[in-house]
Amino acid sequence: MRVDVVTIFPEYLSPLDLSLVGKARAAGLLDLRVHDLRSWTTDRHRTVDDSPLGGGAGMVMRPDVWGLAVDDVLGLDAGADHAAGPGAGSGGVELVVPTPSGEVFTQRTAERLAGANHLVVACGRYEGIDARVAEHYRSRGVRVTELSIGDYVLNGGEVAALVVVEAVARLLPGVVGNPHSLVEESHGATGLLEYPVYTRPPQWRGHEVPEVLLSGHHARIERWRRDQALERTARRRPDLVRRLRPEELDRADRAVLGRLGWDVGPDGPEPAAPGADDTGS
Ligand code: JB8
Repeated sequence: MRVDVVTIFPEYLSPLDLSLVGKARAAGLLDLRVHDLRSWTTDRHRTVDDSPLGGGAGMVMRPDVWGLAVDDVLGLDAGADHAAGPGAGSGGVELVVPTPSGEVFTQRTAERLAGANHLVVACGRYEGIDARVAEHYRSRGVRVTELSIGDYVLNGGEVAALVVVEAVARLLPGVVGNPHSLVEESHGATGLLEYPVYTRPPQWRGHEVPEVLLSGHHARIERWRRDQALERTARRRPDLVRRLRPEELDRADRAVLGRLGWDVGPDGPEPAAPGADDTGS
């Protein structure tokens, strides 16, 4: 996969030289290039921003500079009127624009982006990028995704770009050594958070490892882990419990959820009516 990140702070992306993503680049699985937006400026002061039309605080990134940059990394001729080709997921090109006003980035988004041949990540600063940039590339057949990595505000798109590139890169074939570790983890196909994990020693500072994990009884371990995943998810992420599919919940799952105040109806889990549980007074 080819990834181009465009930013006014290329050094902000230096963690992508390290660890798993760095190894994927070295192994030729990921062709990742980071570019300085100012290299597409044409004025003496290398200006990338201007004041907001209609007034207001802060500055807005200029569409002309972004247009030259994105045309260049996409290999488009300036002003050409042909379409740019199919969207990502069909092995196409995808323009990702981090912004707090975007759709929420999830593991599903990462899975879709991992099917693209070419990602371009446009990192804004200030009050963001002139809205016509996204509009223009959409009108040219580029799949444009404005993404938020969560409900908080950063100073620019660079940290979000790190998040997106790492989440996507680890899904590329060959990047994660043991592909089984992609299966059981949180936000995978089970729709549950990951169960707690332990290693040696079996006693540490007076804290014991749950006995079942030392029993060697594979079926009991599997059931315990499933119970723990359900319990964690119910306590920490009730929004995820509501999205569980009833046909994927067995009797034991329903019993665990029942203890935690959830009924499983034909449309899936819903909070039990007050007093309907057996854990009350
Ligand atoms: C200017 O919070 B964020 C985010 C904040 C930003 C820009 C991009 C992303 C651009 N501020 O994810």
